[in-house]
Amino acid sequence: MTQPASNTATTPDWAELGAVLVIIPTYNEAENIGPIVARLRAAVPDADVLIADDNSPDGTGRLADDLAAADDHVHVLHRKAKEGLGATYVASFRWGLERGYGVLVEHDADGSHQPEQLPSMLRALRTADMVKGSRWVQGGSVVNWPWHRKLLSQGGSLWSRTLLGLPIKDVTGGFTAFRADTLRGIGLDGIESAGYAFQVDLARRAVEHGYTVAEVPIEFIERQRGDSKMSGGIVAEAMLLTTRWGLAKRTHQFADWLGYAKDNATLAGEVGDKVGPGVAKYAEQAQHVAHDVTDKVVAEAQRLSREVSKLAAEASDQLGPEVEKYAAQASHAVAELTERIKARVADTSKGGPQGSNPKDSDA
Ligand SMILES: Nc1nc2c(ncn2[C@@H]2O[C@H](COP(=O)(O)OP(=O)(O)OP(=O)(O)O)[C@@H](O)[C@H]2O)c(=O)[nH]1
Ligand SMILES: [Mg+2]
Repeated sequence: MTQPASNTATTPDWAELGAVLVIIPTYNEAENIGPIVARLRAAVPDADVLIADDNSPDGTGRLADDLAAADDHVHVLHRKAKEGLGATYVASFRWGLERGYGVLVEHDADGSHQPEQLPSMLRALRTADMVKGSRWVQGGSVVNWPWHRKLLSQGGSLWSRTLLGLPIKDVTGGFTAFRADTLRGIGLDGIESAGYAFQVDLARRAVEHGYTVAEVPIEFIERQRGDSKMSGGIVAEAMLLTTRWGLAKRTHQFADWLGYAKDNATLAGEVGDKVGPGVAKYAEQAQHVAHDVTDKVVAEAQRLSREVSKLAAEASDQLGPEVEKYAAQASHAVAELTERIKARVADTSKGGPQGSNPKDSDA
């Protein structure tokens, strides 16, 4: 079993975090793999590099073997066939965790991620559990992207952040550094996503486990050589999975409140049945409980509404005034939902046990 290569020249600022493994997934990156590994080795000489190749038909795997033969900091994980980015990273994380690396980094081969910016991310990892290289924070940027790619990326991030309640500006970015303990803590089993959704999935799991996620500005450069592997399928997967995770999360939040409301309504009904219509005291108490529940449901809906408005306002700063229209629409939709919930709960409590005969409410 390979051990992390030992430190060479000076001790880096992030030495306390343990040995660093930079993972480069490749599929047909023959033109890019040599130059990017050379830049990485120069920018972060202590780090090891793992090239994870999915049996590229263009011979990237053989070039990777040559690089590994010439440099003991470079390793290769040969995989049988193209299985997507998610599966490649999961296998590579396992490879690194088994060998005792303290930091694992995701890094594209195509020159979009710049190895020279990795040190600032590793420095930030000293006080965070996970660090994302971010295009959409102050100081971050994108070079050579047409407006529709920017819109897609920012829109995708906004969608994921809002639905999943993630405090991360660039959720779909793929230049990310993890402490080994963060990956162990969130667990790699059950990750099925392949493309951008994989990045959202890792961020969502980290936040749900209470890990701190920091963002460091990066300059992202559009690939100059080789073919993109991005496809409509990858974008659709990201939209669908994010929406599913988001709805599941929001539904659980509401289900908790509704379960509480139902328990109280049942209790009130039982009390009503036992004591009969004449006992106003109990009926009054039941009504209080119903109102209490209404207030809580409404407060939760209002909180969500504020959250949506805040995120939308932040996004509009980045995307320009066109988005304000959508933000206002979203805000209205939530306000309307709030009113409907309020009316529904008020209706339910009117027909409840404070009426002359509690059994009438079954109608
Ligand atoms: N091992 C492996 N690597 C992959 C696979 N799909 C993409 N990659 C690599 O993952 C990295 C990101 O893929 P890109 O094609 O650059 O995707 P992208 O950055 O979303 O798209 P562009 O902006 O068009 O470059 C590159 O290093 C690819 O070679 C895959 O199925 N298996
Ligand atoms: Mg790329």
